[in-house]
Amino acid sequence: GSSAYELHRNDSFSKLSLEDIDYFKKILGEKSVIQDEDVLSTANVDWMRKYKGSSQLLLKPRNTNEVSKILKYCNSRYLAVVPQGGNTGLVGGSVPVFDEVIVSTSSMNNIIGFDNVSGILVCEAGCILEKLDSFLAEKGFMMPLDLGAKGSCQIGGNVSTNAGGLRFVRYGSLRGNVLGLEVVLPNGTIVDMLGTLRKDNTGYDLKQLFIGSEGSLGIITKVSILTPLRLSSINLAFLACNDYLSCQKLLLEAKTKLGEVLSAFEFLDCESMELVLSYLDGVRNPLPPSNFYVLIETTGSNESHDKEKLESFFLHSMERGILSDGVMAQDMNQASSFWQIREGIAEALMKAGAVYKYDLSLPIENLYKIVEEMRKRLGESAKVLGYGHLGDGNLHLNISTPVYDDTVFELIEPFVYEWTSKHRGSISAEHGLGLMKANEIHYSKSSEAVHLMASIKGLFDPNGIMNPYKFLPRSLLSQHKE
Ligand code: FAD
Ligand code: 2HG
Ligand code: ZN
Repeated sequence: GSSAYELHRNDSFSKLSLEDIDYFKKILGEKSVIQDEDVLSTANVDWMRKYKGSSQLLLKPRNTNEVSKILKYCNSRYLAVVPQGGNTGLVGGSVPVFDEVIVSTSSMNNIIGFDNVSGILVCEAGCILEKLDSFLAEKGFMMPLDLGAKGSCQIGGNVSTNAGGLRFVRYGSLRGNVLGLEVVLPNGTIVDMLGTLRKDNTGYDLKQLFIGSEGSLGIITKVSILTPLRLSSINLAFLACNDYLSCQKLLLEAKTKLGEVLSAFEFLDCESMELVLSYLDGVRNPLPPSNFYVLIETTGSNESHDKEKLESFFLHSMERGILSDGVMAQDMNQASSFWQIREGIAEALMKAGAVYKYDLSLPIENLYKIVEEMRKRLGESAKVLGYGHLGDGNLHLNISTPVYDDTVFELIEPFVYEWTSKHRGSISAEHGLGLMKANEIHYSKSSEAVHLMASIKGLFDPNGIMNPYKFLPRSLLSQHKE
């Protein structure tokens, strides 16, 4: 690890006993109670291999009632719990810190229903995002979110992190698209909020508390989600800009000229491109080397109209000197090879060695300045990459070194958080707080707001068993057993 924090196990949590294991076997059956070392070593470590726990137990409930029995028991026994979906989270939230019991939703992967007039899908939390999208494709619909981890992340994990991703600019937040949830509280209570209505102003919208709550309040077991029609005409352009100012101008131009068909606006800098080219096999840059690259996707229903729009946008931007170069994908294969460059950056960073990952929301005019300042601070000691969801004002600042290095780390933090706070940005745009940023929330939220959050946490989870040490400052998390 790279971390500057010293963390101790909260000894008010019980240690797992043989009686506990017997109880779980009795309620779940032998097969869903996993103590196998290989399985556990995978479940104990996150996608980046940066955060590692030492849990001795993985439970795989098959339905809501089983989740309810598990949590009720863990709560009464003061056993700490980590909910785990696809384990693709990037802030250390999905793995145990010490010996917490891992509750995986992987065996809860049924589609419950789909209404092909309204486009409303109801499914279990463990459904894999890509599988849901394939299911919907057959019905002429699609998931309103898309991310590089789609092949393994689960809808329950997506909702729990309020994941953004590549189509956010078009379809918006899960806060708008999720219409209902079923959740299990730490005391075992099953809360049915699984509405399938677009409009419902009856009382507090409690499901919103669970969206983005990162497993801190309970376990999401079912999701109801509004899905858009899958439109037939998709076009993708891979473009080059000389400087960041041109990228900003291009965004305004894209909103103006492409308006209703714009479905993605992503960018990467030349350092990101170089890293992908050196670490991923079979990837090539379709353009001559440039300082910035922008991917623009349009999705609509009229092929010739959409193509014409994108082409005239392209020509106009070239004439104005905003664009220095560009290509349009000629077929699906070429389109996926362009996406592979953008979606492959996180994987290339993994192969390059150690990575310090920051996921910032910033006012668009300042968004790239932090990358430049970081380069000045770190000099030759690290590679600094800037890329992300420019259309949403979301920068992925990644710092890559051959191995973890405390001197580099101390040059990055707290500077990056202070800078973001000073520029009125968010220190977590879409990945969440997890273990990594639990103690940093104050950079983006007022003390009053954080205390209110801690009260909510205490109300839902008075024993503090849900995903301990994470999400909220550790000084505010309650001390469990009296
Ligand atoms: P996990 O990683 O298993 O869990 C994430 C958090 O949610 C943990 O705190 C966990 O305890 C909690 N949790 C999981 N399931 C439940 C549940 N049912 N009930 C309660 N709590 C639960 N994120 C983006 O926002 N945009 C991106 O573009 C994006 N791209 C990515 C690309 C790659 C290659 C990778 C590896 C990750 C990416 N991510 C992105 C990170 C993102 O958070 C996850 O991919 C995804 O949303 C997490 O889903 P998961 O099922 O893997 O959840
Ligand atoms: C993406 O948009 C993901 O590719 C990962 O959110 C970002 O690796 C990152 O920093
Ligand atoms: Zn992202």
